[in-house]
Order: sequence, then structure tokens, then C-alpha cells
Amino acid sequence: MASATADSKLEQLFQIGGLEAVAEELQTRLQRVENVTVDIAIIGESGSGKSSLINALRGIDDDDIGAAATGEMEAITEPKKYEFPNNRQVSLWDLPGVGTPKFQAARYLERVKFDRYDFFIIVSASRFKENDLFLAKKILEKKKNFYYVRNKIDQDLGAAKRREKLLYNEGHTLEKLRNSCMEDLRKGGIESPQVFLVSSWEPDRFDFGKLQEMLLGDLLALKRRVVMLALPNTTSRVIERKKALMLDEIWKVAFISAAAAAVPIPGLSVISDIPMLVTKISSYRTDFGLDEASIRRLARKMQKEEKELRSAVKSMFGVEVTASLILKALAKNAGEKIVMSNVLKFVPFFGNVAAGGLSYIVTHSLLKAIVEEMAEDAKRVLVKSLEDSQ
Ligand SMILES: Nc1nc2c(ncn2[C@@H]2O[C@H](COP(=O)(O)OP(=O)(O)OP(=O)(O)O)[C@@H](O)[C@H]2O)c(=O)[nH]1
Ligand SMILES: [Mg+2]
Repeated sequence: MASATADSKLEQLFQIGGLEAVAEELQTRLQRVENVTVDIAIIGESGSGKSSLINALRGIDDDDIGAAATGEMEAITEPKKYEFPNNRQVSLWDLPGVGTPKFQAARYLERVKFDRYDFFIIVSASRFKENDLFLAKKILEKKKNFYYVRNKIDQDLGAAKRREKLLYNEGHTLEKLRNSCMEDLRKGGIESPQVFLVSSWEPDRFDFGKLQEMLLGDLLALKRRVVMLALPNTTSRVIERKKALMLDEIWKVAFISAAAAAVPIPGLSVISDIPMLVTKISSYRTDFGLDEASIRRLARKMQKEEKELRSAVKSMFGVEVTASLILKALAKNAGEKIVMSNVLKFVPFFGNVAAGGLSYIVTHSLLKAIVEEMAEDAKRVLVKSLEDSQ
């Protein structure tokens, strides 16, 4: 997986140039993906031929030195790494078979450290099984992808030959097999499965060549995907730092607002300095790069539609900051606090001190929620601005 890159640089960029500067830097990193490492897991039921497939992909015989151990007595219990031919940044991982007593599906993922892999090849040597579907779904849940390799095709053809005798036709048998694999996957909810029919014993036949070509062709896209998948984490770290700084100071804002409280909320004895809150919340919005001008600049720089980036802004104050929205939000918050605390019901005379205290609590909790929501907006906008960029 892509390792955590120089994030202090990103943090600095965020301080100086906001989301725009961060987006630009991340885009450059996305374009320079050659050095990204990719981990491909060869996964599937025990005995399906995972180790044999690895040897075939690496162009070595099962009994060569450095070959993955194959055969019934050679099942492994820990994932084992092999280098992809001529490509040091790509590793093929031989995984223990799923479904053996030691590796029941539920605990399997944890034991093989499922999250560490970027791409998967599910190997099957028979009809599509529960375990294959289980793996396929888990992979897609992680927003990763896989090829489905139906191995030991030589056996299927041999059986069909015996069964069908003179009527036997290799092309038809292969087509039937392919269709049944695709259908089983689709029935399982996998929409556009990529299926390869291979024999690890005969790497010069069937779909083996196509599998190699596709893998190589997809590597660059895969690397970009690895970086893209790491982006939410990278961007999170940068934005979380900013959020922490803002959260540190909201007590001051809430305090000043409560102390200088000037505008009463109709129907409630809670008062806050609304104009001051408008200014402050607007500055949060600008600091996170969510205001119109920032979004426009970011869109232009990243060659995206403004409205596409705006669609990533989900919070109320990320969209706009007005006095009436703040009043509404304060009133809603105050209502919840009053119901929650049940205090005010029993206070016959509601003095300024109590009102100030409540105002502080209500304003503080509103500002906290606003900063947190805007931080999430900023993360979404940043990731959106980088999506599909070349
Ligand atoms: N006929 C045929 N046999 C194969 C093929 N691929 C593998 N085998 C045999 O199937 C058996 C299991 O292969 P392995 O590669 O060890 O299978 P595995 O998936 O690594 O098994 P575990 O590590 O136990 O999960 C071995 O005896 C292989 O020689 C193939 O394409 N055709
Ligand atoms: Mg094996």
C-alpha cells in the first residue's frame, strides 16, 4: 500500500494556500505514481491452484528454487510474498486457502490481513462457491477490485472430452464455462466481473496471456487507485489538524458572544452576538476553502465543474452563512439543551447570568458542530477535486 507520504509538507501548504494548494500537490503525487508499491493477493479456496498460478505468472516451474510450494501437503498458514517479474514494486501474495478448518471465512480476513492488499485475484477450480462470493463481496466493500480466475481448465476440458466424445468441441465447452462463471458472479450481485479461464499447467493456452496483459495494463491504473484510496487518510490528517486548531479557540468565541450578547432569539431566553457569529462562521468557511471564491478557484485549477465540487459540501453553513440560519440553529440547539437539562422549567425568574451560561453552552456546541461538519465538507471537496484527474 502507498505509505504515508510527507504530510508535514501538505499541512504547511494547507496553512499557506488552503485546499487549492493541497489539491495541486496531491494531483502531482497522483501523476508520479511509478514508485507506488502494489500488493496483489492471490486468494481462494484451498487447493484451487493459487500457488501454482503464482509460479506460472512468474514464469517458473513448481519445483524451481524460489517457487511457491504446491500440492496437498504444502498448504501455507501465513501469507507469503513473491516478486512480480520485472516489476519490483508489485508483489504477488500467496494466501492460505479459505474454507479450511483453520481458516473459516469469518476469521479469515483478519488472519490474512485483508486490508493490506490493493488488488485481488480470486482463484477457483470448480463451480463458483459461497467462499468465492464471500471474498468478492468483501473486496468490493473495501472499494477494491478483483479478477476472477477459473483455474484447472485442462481438467474441465478433459472431463468434457470423455463425456461428449465425438460431439466434443473445445470452443463450446470454454464458452459454456465462461458463461456459467459470469452468470454465477452476476447472480451473486457482482455486476461486471472480469473472468479468466486458465490452466496454470499450460500458461501458453486459454486466457493466461490475456490475464498477464490485463494485469500489466491495469497496473498504472491500480497504482493510481492505491494513491486515491490513501487520499481520504492523507487529506483527513491535514484537515483534522486545522479542525483541532479551530476547536481550541471556539470557547473564546462562544464566551465573547455570550458576554456581549445583544440579539435575543425570539421565544427563548437565550442570547448571542449574532453579527459576531456571522463573521466568525464565515471565516471558518473561508479557512476550510468552502466559500464561493475558494471553490471557484479550486474548480478552475483542477479543471472541474464548480457545481460538482459544491455538491460535496453538505453542511448547512458550508453552503451559506446568514444571520437567520444562525438564529434558527441556535434556537434548535437551545431547545434541545433545555429539554435535555430540564433545568429551566423550574427556574421562575430567568436572570442574565443563567441566560449567559446557557448561551455559552448553546453557542459552543453549535460552533463545535459547525467546525466538525465543515471539516468533513473540506475532505469531501478535496477528494472530489482529485477524482479521475490524470
Ligand atoms: N490439472 C491441473 N492441476 C493443477 C492446476 N493448478 C494447480 N494444480 C494442482 O492442484 C493442486 C493444488 O494446487 P496448489 O497450487 O498447491 O493450490 P493452492 O490453492 O495453493 O492450495 P493451498 O495452498 O492448499 O490453499 C496441486 O496438486 C497442483 O499441481 C491446473 O491448472 N491444472
Ligand atoms: Mg498454496
